[in-house]
Amino acid sequence: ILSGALMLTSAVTLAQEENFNNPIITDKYTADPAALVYKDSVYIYAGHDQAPDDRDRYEMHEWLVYSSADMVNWKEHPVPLKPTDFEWATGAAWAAQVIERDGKFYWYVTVQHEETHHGKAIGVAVSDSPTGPFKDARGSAMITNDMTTEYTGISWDDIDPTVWIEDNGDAYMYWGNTQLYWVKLKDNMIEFEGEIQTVDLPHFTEAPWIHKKDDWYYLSYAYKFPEKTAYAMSKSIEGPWEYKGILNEVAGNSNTNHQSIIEFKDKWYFIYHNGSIPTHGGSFRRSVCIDRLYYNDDNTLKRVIMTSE
Ligand code: FUB
Repeated sequence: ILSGALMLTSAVTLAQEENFNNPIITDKYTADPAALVYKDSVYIYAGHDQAPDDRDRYEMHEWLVYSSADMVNWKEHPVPLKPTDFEWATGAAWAAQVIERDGKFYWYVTVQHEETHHGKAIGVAVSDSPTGPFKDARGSAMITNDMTTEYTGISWDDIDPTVWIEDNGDAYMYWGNTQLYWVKLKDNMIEFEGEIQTVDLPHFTEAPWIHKKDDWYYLSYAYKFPEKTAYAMSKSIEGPWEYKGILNEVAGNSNTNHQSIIEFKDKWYFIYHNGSIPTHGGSFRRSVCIDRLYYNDDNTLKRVIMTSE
């Protein structure tokens, strides 16, 4: 009983260390948060869930960007990018990530491709500022359905890009639904350096995210459906990846989850979405939340304690 009480006390202490006021945005529905640490601020790029209260399907026509210097007070900036900014895309502001290289900001996005490719595709936009304006960096999709569908036979496997840059400048993109893919990028960040490769992880659904602490790489992802968050670890960005278990449970009232993990001012954060806004919140009207992330002594991750339920 005593050890149970101690565990409960320490969980409550961890959970209450900061009050993020989850969900952090309440005047709009926000999903698929991708966080970027740049200088003294954190930027969160999110898809805007715009489905009417009575419609249960994704309606996402733009991405949003918010910034904060303290992870508690968030400022919204003007809409920085829409799927229609890519001439070859027809809609669907699905999951995305922004990364900085040499003073330029590259935004890797999931969109619906034009009719001829019948499916989701990955594009990249570029800007001189983390808040935009962003413009299509290639004039064409980076990954289209006809490049990868042979592995899965589905038209929505090219979604959810996450990009990582090594200290030596080598860049990698991971993405996928059902099948996880990766490819090395050229220094220009908009073309491939090599062949597309695959990784098999238990119950991989979507939403890969790479982060690194010390000499360990962590690959977190949405697991099963409704989605939990699971993770794997490796000593190399190219794997092999060793599955380590569940990091977070299904987040309240949303069948998807989509995390980003960052270190900011010496603390680690787990940023995700749930469907917790009362009455109409849910799987198609989601909301971004933040909780702290902690490590065990052996470098594995402690389960996230959600303060958002
Ligand atoms: O928001 C649309 C899709 O739902 C994302 O691309 C997936 O990660 C899931 O969250």
